[in-house]
Formats: sequence, C-alpha cells, structure tokens
Amino acid sequence: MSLQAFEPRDDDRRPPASDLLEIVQRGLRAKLKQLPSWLFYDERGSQLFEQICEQPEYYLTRAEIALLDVHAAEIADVLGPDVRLVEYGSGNAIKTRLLLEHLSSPVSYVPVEIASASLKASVERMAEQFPRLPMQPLYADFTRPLRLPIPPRAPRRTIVYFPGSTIGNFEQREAIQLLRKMRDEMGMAGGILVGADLKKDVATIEAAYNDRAGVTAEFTLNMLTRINRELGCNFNLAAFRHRSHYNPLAGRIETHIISLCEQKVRVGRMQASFAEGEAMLVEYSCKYSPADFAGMAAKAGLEVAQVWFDPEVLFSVQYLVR
Ligand code: AVI
Repeated sequence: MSLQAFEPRDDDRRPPASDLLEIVQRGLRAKLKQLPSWLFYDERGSQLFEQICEQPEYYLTRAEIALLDVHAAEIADVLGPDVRLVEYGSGNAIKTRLLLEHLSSPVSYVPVEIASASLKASVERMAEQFPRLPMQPLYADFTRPLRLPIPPRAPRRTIVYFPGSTIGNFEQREAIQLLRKMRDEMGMAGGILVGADLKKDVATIEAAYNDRAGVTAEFTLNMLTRINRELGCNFNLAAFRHRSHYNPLAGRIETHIISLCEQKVRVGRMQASFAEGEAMLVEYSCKYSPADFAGMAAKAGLEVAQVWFDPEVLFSVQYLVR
C-alpha cells in the first residue's frame, strides 16, 4: 500500500465558502432555525469530540468498546473468513483494531473518510498494527455512492462497518437511505455491522449530552466559532448557550443552540434576527430499541441477523444482511 494515494490537503474537504454561506443562510432563514451537524467537525470540533468520548457521562464509546472486548471474536466468527472491511469514517483505533484482530484472513481494509488528515493518520496507525493487511483508503464522502477500490483478491464478503452510533445523527428517512446505499455497496453476500445506541432511562442519556465539565457545550458552540471564522459572521458566543434534551416521543436527543437575548447576527449580506430564548436545531442523536432498529433496517430491505450488547446493555452492535 502506498500512502502517496492522498496528498496532504486541508484537513476538511469543506464545501466552498459560497456554498457554506448559502447553507448557513438557508438554515437561519427557516421559521425553525436549523444548521447541519457536520458543521461541528472542524479541527477543534474533532478534538472536542474526542474529549467528549472521555467524559464520565458519555457512556457510548466505553460501552461499544466493552461490547467488542467481550464479543469481537464471536462477531468475527459470524462474519467469516476472507472479508473485505469497508469502514465508514476514519478508523477508530481501538474499535477497528478489536475487530480486525479477530478477523480470519481479511482481504483488505477500506477506510472511507472525507478529512484527508484523519484518513492518512488512520491508515498509518492501522498499517503499523496490521502490517500484512492490504489498506485501500478511499478519500470520499460516505453519504454519497462510493466507487470501492478493486480488492487485491476476491473477498468472500464485503462488510460495511459503521461503528460509533453515527447512524443516530441521521433522521430516520436519511438513515434508511444510507442503509440502502450500504446494501448496494455490500453486494449480495455482504453484511453491515453498525453501532446503535439503545433507549434507556432519560437521565443517563441526557447526562451524556450535558457533561459536567462542559465539553459538549463547548463542542456545540464551536460551530458558531467556525462559522464566524469561515464566513466572517459576528456570532457573540457569550450570547448563546447549548441545550440538549431527550424527546421521548421521537426517541432522540435534540441539541439546540439557544439565543440568550434578542439579537441580530451578520451572515454575509443577511442579518439573522434571534428572539430571546429562540432555539436553533443543530443535532439529533437517535436512540433505538432492538425492535426500532429492526423496523428501520427492514425499510431498507435488510434483516437483523444478529445483535450484540455490552455487559450493561447500554449499546448495541447490529449485523444486517439482505
Ligand atoms: C458522533 N455522534 C455519534 C455523537 C453522538 O453521540 O450523537 C456526536 C455527539 N454530539 C454530542 N455529543 C456527541
């Protein structure tokens, strides 16, 4: 494998500033203001997300790792030998390693990532840990149809691996579309291994998105810092606050940025007006019961072949097939 495949570029392949301006203006013009959650992940946002994963209240990452600690060997058995592993997002060092360690004669590892620096770092890390495993990094947006690289030998099956509950950041309709796209990419004999956070008592879920150290709040508001920097806007961070609450009917955390006063913000040529207390939606984090997830998978033409839980039954890893 050669690392020449990706030249160092900006960390993020962001949309051009003009598109970004249009996206932000459209979101702020709407009756219920809304900005897309991918805006969180500039360099600082990605660092803050890593810190979130270490907060005592944010159980998701620890639970998924605990699950893999206990079940990775069994999962690998179910996936079988000669698998091509296509991971959506840059490999999370621990989770991907736990899985790869147990796979029998994997054909190749294909991390799919739009941030070139993360992709490069993840491939370097994996190549060090698995020197004999062919790496086929794909610099792409996994929400779009992918052209997978030709594998070095014929895999028995292609597994799309999507750990970390990121599926929960998509609205149900988009999540179904994404699962359908994975289904196309995995082919007839393939499967999808996806992490999904479970429904549980509201206090536990809400605490995970309102950590006491305030890291999640900083992560949320960092979106405004990014917009200020990239679009020359004048959001005053002290005049907004983070709010995450669980909507039990929809089964999801809804994160908003709340305006603390009546104010106007310059966004290109537009002035966005905020009323005191006005909420701007910035993220959903959906939580599923096993039945919810199976129902969603069925809408994408998939069946849950097996599901694993961590010892505290906080988190699940679902194996989906046609
Ligand atoms: C990336 N994603 C799974 C995280 C989540 O739990 O929804 C993002 C996050 N937002 C706030 N905290 C963590």
